[in-house]
Amino acid sequence: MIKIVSLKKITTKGKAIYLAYDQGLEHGPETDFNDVNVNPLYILDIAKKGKFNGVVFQKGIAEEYNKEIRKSKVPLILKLNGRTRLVKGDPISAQIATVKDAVKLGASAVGFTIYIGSKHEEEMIEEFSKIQTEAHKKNLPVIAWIYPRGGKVKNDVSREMMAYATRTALEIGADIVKIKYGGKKKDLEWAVKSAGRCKVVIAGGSKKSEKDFLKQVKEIKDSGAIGLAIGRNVWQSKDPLGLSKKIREIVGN
Ligand code: FBP
Repeated sequence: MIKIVSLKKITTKGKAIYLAYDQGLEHGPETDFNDVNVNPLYILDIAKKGKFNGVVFQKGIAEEYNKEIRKSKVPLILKLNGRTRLVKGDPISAQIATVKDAVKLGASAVGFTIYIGSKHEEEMIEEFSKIQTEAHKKNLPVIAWIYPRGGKVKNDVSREMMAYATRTALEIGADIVKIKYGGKKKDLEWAVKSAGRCKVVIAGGSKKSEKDFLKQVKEIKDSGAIGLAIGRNVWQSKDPLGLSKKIREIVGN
């Protein structure tokens, strides 16, 4: 009998919003952070008070701030791979942490990026496969960040690419897939359908006006996705808790 991993710890009524904070590695502090949100404890506080279903950290932050993370009771989603934006060409996300690290750090789920379309896709899919098997043995859900990039990918948020990303996640055994949304609700509906029983969450992207962002959240909810895994739009906001509340009201978690 195949064991189905429970998403209970990282969802509310089947819905979810996760606070992503791996941008320090992916983008660097200069582009995304200010004097306040550069501090991981500020993010943890938003995740707790904003009632997020999880906070996404890389291994280093999860280790250094482990005491506070555990005390906060916010579910930790440990990102297992990452990269900087400094290398050009087809991207690869290097494995940084293991499922064992996730268990040791008290994580409730693990996250892993795959750039489908990159010439390094094979390596990332192979690593993912090992991680997925190991994580499921430990009853840890696996969230796949699937971003079409490199190779022949022209538009990473086209109908074809969004659905290819979600379907890839289903085929390789992710429990939740995180994709980018191109802004066409019909295309997202198709991507959600293509994901089958794999749940879909959407990345936020760079900071937008609150009005535009909430309009997008509504479309995401109506498309059948279970929620969002967002960073900059929340922790770059002047009122992150007010915005989180509005997002929760739309998502229904
Ligand atoms: P945002 O909501 O801030 O866009 O974060 C979502 C996310 O997936 C992060 O987890 C990650 O650091 C970043 O986007 C990567 O985006 P990109 O590869 O496009 O720079």
